[in-house]
Amino acid sequence: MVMPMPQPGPALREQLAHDPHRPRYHFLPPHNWLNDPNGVIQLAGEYHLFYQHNPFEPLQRNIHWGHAVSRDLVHWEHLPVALAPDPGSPDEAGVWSGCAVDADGTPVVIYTGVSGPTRRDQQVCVAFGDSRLRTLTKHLDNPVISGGPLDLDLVRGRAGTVDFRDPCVWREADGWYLAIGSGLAGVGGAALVYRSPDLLTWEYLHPLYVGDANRNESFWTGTMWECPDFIPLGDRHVLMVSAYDGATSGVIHFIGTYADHWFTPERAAVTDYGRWYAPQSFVDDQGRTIDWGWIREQRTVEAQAAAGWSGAMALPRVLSLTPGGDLGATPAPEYQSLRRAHRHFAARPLTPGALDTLDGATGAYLELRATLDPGDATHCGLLVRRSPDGEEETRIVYDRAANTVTLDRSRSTLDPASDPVSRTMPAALAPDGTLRLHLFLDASILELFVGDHVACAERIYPTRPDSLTLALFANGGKATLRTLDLWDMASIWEE
Ligand code: DQQ
Repeated sequence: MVMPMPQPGPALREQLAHDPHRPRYHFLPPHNWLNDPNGVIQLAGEYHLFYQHNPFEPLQRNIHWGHAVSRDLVHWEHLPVALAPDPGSPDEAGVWSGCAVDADGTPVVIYTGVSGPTRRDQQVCVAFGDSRLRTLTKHLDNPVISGGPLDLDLVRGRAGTVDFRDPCVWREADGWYLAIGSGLAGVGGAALVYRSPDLLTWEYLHPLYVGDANRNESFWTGTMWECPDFIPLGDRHVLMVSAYDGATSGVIHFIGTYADHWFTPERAAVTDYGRWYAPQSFVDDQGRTIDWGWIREQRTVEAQAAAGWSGAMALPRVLSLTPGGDLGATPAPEYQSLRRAHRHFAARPLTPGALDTLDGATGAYLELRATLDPGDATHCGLLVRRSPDGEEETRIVYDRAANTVTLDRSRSTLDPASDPVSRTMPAALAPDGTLRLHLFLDASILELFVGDHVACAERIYPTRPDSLTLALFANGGKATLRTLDLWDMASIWEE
């Protein structure tokens, strides 16, 4: 049965239209809760974006699959709710994350069903799509995997049930393969591999890879892995996982080689330094690997409930291997169709200790590209969403000694309920020594790309209506602005 997407009533519609924190060019449902991207796929020229969704409240419970389609990866049409929990079935407590594949013309989704006495038992279920993927029909014999391998000591969550979820499926010459998120107790996060001839009968093979939760240097890989994504990229494979430890941590990836169904990592890195989570990728008809991710809120549950919505998708990112062998991620260029008024700022020196206010440039819905030469400054960078007196401001600061960029959120909002955590990431300077910043501001969303392989999607909630200005600064020496371009960005919901 098709369940229409519940729509906000007139009062909430009005509230949402004037909500200064609600993004305009990042995807989100008409109202209520969104988390992980699911079942991302392109079929017959249409991009499909399913997502974890509570259609009834802006709270993380009662999870369904929302669904939207797009022809241009920018403008989206909301479709009816695609999957809902069925009482008495393996997904009665939630239709959790999963993926979609094209099985010789039949779209098939493989997802996590949650049920059982504690409403936390996790199993793998299947649903079949019609050729246009407008409806999904659940397999009658779900689940197709009723729990993790019994001979492994898998980690358990708070309810005492095994953490075993978020199948990622791909095809090889001899059949279908599936990697699922879990963890080995006392060891670390794990992605487990299964094989199937038909997407319905699955045989457990072995762990694809297991992390080490006891190692902390440079970053921590968690005790459990949610949403593993196994991505062929050039001559390498990337295993991207959402590190978890009873709460979401962050997204990390391993780059390595894949042979005989074993993955051998060669390097590891943080994929995003902010609140980007549970990403999932697909290959489109141009051969691009496109990665969707959820940007979590950073305000209280009460504030989310009052707002009537929670969660948004990051801009879809095109993945690549950089010349240095890192994982590159750049926003899919289609977003450029949203660019409106453009301002260009030519090269100029930045005077130590003085703010350069960019000739009055302001905005809450902006794209910005800047190249800075740090010169002999100890610190330099950019201030955004700044009130004219600096009472509220978000600082993007290059630190020469540490060779890092910090997204300093300590003064982003006057709201004491917002966690003022800051994020520090590698500066990834270009070979010519310049700092390249690519920034998207969309109400409470800030997506920052530094150099060719560092990303940070964060949330900011300025309270002052005049927290709209931008400025450049340098301290402890002279820096130079090489070039800066700024665009107003249109809404994806406008005709
Ligand atoms: N979200 C889903 C789970 C997944 C988690 C539940 C990651 O399947 O592990 O909504 O955010």
